[in-house]
Amino acid sequence: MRFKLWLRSWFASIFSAHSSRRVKKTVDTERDLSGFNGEAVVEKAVVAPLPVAPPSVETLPVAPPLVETPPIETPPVAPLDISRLKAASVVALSDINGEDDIIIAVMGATGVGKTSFINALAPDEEWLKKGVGHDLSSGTQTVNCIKMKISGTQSHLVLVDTPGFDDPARSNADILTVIGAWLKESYATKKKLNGIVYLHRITDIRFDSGASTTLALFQKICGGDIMGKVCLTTTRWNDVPPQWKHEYEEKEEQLKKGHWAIFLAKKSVTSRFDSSTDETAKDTALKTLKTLVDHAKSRFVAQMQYELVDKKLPVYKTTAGKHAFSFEEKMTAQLFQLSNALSS
Ligand SMILES: Nc1nc2c(ncn2[C@@H]2O[C@H](COP(=O)(O)OP(=O)(O)O)[C@@H](O)[C@H]2O)c(=O)[nH]1
Ligand SMILES: [Mg+2]
Repeated sequence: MRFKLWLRSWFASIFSAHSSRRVKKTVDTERDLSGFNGEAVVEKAVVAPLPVAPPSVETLPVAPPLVETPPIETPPVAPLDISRLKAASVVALSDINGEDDIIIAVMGATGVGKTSFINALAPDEEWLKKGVGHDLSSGTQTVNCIKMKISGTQSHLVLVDTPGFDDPARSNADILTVIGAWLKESYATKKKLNGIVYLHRITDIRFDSGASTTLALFQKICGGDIMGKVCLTTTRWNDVPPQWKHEYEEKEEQLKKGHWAIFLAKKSVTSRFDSSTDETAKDTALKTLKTLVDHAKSRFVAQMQYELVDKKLPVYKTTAGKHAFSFEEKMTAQLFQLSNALSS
C-alpha cells in the first residue's frame, strides 16, 4: 500500500514537471531520464525528494534491451497459382491455417488505398465496401483478415487489412498498438506472414513528414533482414493524366533511388496499383500479390513480432514503439504496465 502511494506520487511529480517544462536547478532534484529513444534526455525538474525504491521493482531509467534481427524462417511454401480466387469473407485468426494459407499484410499511411486494394480482389464483400474510408478519415480502425479460397488447392489467400499511420484522428502510438497486438497474436498462434504490401500514393506532391514517419515505422516493424518479403506499391495511377505519365514514372524512379533505396538494396520488390477500372484494379492487385508470393516463398517473423513474443517486450519498448511513442505516451504505457503488474 505504502509502495503504491509512493509510486503514484512519483509519477504525478514526473508528469507535472515534464508538461510545464520548468527547469530549476536544485541540488537534490536533477535526474537523468536516459534510456528512451536511445538518447539521453536530461530533465531538471522540481520534485519531492524520493524515497529509495525497493530493489525488486523496475524503476526509471530503463535502458531498452538490445534487439537482434529476427531469424528468417523456412521451409519454403510450394508455389501456388493465386489467380483463381473464390468468394471472400472476413475471418478471425483462428480461422487461418498457418501451414497452408498464404498470409499477406497490407500496410501504409491512412488513405493510401489499403482497403481499396483488397476490395479490388473481393468486390462482393460488403464489409470491405463499408471499410473504404472517406475524405481524411480512416475507414479501418482495427486489423481485419480477409480470406479467399484459392481454387484447386487446400490453401486460402489471407489479406490482412491494417489501420493506417499518419491518421489525423489517432496517434501513431495508438495505431502501432493495434497492429502490434495482431502481429503478436498471429506469431504466437503460428500464423506467420508470407509477405507485406506497403502502399504509397504516387500522386502525393512531395514525400512529406507523414510519409517519411510512416515509412520509418514500417521499416522498424519489419526489421532489416525481411525486406525481401516486402512489395512497395504505388497507388492512384488512375489519377495520373496520360500526358503526365512520364513525369510520374520519373517520380517512381526517384522513390527507388531515394526513400525506397534501403528496401530495394535488401531485395524488396515494387509494383503499381491502377484502379482505372475494376479489371485493371483486380489485375494490378493480383500482379502485386503474385510478384510477392513468387518472390517470398517462405514465411517470416517480423522484427516487431520477435520483440513482442520472443523478447516479451511491451509495444512501447520495441524498435518501432520507441519511434512512435512520445515521452508522455511512454510514461503512460509504463504506468499502465506497472499498475497491471501490481494488481495481478
Ligand atoms: N482516385 C483514387 N482514389 C482511391 C484509390 N484508392 C483509394 N481511393 C480513395 O481513397 C480513400 C481512402 O481509401 P481506403 O481504401 O479506405 O484507404 P486506406 O485508409 O489506406 O484503407 C477512399 O475515398 C477511396 O475511394 C485510387 O487508386 N484512386
Ligand atoms: Mg482502410
